[in-house]
Amino acid sequence: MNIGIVCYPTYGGSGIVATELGMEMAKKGHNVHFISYSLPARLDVTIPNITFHQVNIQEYDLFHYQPYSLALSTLIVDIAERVGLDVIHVHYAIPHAYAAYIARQILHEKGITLPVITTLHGTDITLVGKHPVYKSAVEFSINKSDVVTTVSESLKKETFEVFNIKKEILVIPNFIDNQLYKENGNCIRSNFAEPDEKIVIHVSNLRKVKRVMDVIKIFNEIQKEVKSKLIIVGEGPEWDNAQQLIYEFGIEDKVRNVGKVKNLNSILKVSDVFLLPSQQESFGLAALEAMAAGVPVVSSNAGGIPEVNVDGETGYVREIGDVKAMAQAAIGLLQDDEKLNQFKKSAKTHALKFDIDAILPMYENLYCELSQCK
Ligand code: GMT
Repeated sequence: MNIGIVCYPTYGGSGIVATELGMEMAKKGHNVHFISYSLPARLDVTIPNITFHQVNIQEYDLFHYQPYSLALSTLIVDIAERVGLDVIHVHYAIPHAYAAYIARQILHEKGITLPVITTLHGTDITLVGKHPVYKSAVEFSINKSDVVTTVSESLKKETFEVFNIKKEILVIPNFIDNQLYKENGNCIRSNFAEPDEKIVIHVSNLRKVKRVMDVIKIFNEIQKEVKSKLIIVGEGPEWDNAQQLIYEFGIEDKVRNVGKVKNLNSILKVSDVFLLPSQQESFGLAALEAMAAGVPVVSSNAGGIPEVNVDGETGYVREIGDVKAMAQAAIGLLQDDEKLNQFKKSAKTHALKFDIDAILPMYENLYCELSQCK
């Protein structure tokens, strides 16, 4: 099949899911056309059958905002005409579902059929999409997609609550390639902590919804009881505030921000507990990645997190904002090596349920069904 994938190129979960999905489809022999405004962070363009198409924006002085959706629709039309796309799969509704709808209509006028799959990832519904400035257009484009999927039951429920959706929504959970977590990688524990210290980790784009301040507060409680270090992976707008709090607590020698890293898997593999106290989280791909690396997760109960992190088995799930309870849960784990090892094993085992080999066929079957309808 010739598959088009539209996504954000950044380190956010939706772009990662789209990229991993497309690369696996290409390895299976499909031709995959990635469409984005720059090269997606994890995309390996050396894989055969992968083509990257950059959305080019023509800067024009008259426009205060350049019309990205128009350029994206035009590019989808061009690619579909040139290579004969069987399906276009857009990740994150805004503005991708809208642009794909317009492209499909233009192609229809030319006698070409292009089925559209929209995968909703979270903030496109829970934060940005429901804002009155976007709501009607987002609702319209979801209803006009041929197939709509969400990454969790929780997001499906919220989509129906927020919008007037007139079609079925399929839940296809996010996935992970557990093979990638088999090797030890190049990261050594002693780079981050003394032999008698535990390693606590947080990975995100450090936005407000991630409650990065709670991460610091939780760790501050942990380090009072357990000799430990905190590794923060990622960059984002909350870092300045977080840093201020780190200085207020006087724990700057125990916290290290390594920014965006290429060897995340190997850093995860030397960690003991992953903190994810998010305000909103449709799935929590970062938590799944940690679990695949054998790291138990102490998280909030936001959105779809409880569908990934099983309370009392792969980690602990507490109320959003309950810093004390999350700290206590983490301390209990970190102080009991037997329990910690048991949770590490369970986390790894549970991650297998989300293995790429189990989830990928769900998307591939959808593509097949839709391309046959053409
Ligand atoms: O949450 C982020 O930082 C990025 C965001 C995105 O759209 O890229 O992630 C969303 O999609 C991920 C992949 O499906 C999910 O794992 C995240 O939970 C979801 N984020 C939120 O709902 C806040």
